[in-house]
Amino acid sequence: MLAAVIFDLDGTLVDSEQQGHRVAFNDAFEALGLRDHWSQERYRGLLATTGGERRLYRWLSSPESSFRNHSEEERRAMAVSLHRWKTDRVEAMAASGAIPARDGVTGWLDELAGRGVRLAVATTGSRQWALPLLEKVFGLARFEVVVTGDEVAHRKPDPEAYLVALSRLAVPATDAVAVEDSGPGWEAARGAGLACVVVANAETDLGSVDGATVLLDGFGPSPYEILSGALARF
Ligand code: XBP
Ligand code: MG
Repeated sequence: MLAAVIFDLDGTLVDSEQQGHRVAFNDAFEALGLRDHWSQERYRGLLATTGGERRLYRWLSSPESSFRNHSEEERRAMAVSLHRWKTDRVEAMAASGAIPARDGVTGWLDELAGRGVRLAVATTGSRQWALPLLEKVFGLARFEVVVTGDEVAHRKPDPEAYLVALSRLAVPATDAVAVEDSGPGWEAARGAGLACVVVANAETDLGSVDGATVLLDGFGPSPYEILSGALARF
């Protein structure tokens, strides 16, 4: 019995990474006087590291960063400062409506709710922008539970965010499904014992989601293609 569907946020519910987070990260570099800049292609590769502050710290420590020769302590402090600035920027983007829902996903939310299926969110993103974004794009009240990266000790691909969501829903993993867009997300869902529908986007590394219960190329409403797996079980 499908009691609940737990949606990932970035790249799944919303098209937020390239024109949202990436722009905010680049604005933060400029605001804090760094010459660093992430192209779309570079950012796609950096998404393998979940959590913006961790992504920044790994970047600042890499040979490509202008900040690479600073001490470990200075790189950690800079990652915190950049991420704080960037998070404020994304919160403002969210409130202004600059970050859109993915095509077709609202129809899924409407149909699931219409069938009495409970809705939840499990993201590695920060609560400061995630809640205003969900409110602006969908209405926060749609989601019974929202778990963000700030609330867990371990971000995806660790399953903790999904396990916390299942616990707050008081639903066993066998009665719920995860909807994701990325390899770390699919691994987190699998680790929580959840069946997982991956709805691929331009950033999805298809090799990293091999084995997802179902792999789709979109939410519709134009017919989407089932790239692998079978929807029959839902
Ligand atoms: C995507 C992430 C987040 C965002 C940036 O989360 O990994 O880190 O890229 O947001 P999900 P923060 O796909 O699980 O929603 O800077 O707030 O981490
Ligand atoms: Mg995602």
